[in-house]
Amino acid sequence: MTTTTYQITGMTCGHCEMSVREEISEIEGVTSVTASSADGTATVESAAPLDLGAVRAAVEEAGYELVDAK
Ligand code: 9UX
Repeated sequence: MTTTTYQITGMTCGHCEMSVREEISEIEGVTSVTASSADGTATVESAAPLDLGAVRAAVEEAGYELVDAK
């Protein structure tokens, strides 16, 4: 099990969080997603490390932007 926290810009309310959670949840291997508009983060549990491009695509599909890890 891998847990990763991603920084996401643009979420401002609970519906934003739900949109992000729904899209990321569709990525294969994801077992749980939480999102915080207050923190600007989504924390994702998955069986194996996720492809960053897949996470980015899911976040963009929801209408937000992934902040690149440094
Ligand atoms: Mo409500 Mo969150 O319009 O974007 S879904 S603020």
